[in-house]
Amino acid sequence: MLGKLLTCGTMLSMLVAACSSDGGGGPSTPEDPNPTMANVTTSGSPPPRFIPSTVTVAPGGTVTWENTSPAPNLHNVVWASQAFAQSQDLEAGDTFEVTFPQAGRFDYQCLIHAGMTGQVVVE
Ligand SMILES: [Cu+2]
Repeated sequence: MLGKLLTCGTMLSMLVAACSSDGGGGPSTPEDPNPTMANVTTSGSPPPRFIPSTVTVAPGGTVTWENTSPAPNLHNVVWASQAFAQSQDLEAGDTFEVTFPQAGRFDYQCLIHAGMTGQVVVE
């Protein structure tokens, strides 16, 4: 009986140790790379906006926009530079994807809603 309890306690303390060494961010932990995927949705209530308005991905990463506003709200994704193709008008539930091969900061907006802007940071 006592032996079982001791074994259990030993395993518990090992688990705790494993957890704390994961979350501690010790000196040998490399910096987390930026994700290769990010999602942007749109607001379901006014004012129209992209959520989040800024996303960061690693070079080669892909960003997906989804119109999550209730119908009949349309949104589009149009770039300040001509570096990327713009989306069509996205109906509720439609998605649009862009892959970013190079580092940089890329501004975009929805042409349907003044002030509905966003930025993709690739680094
Ligand atoms: Cu819009």
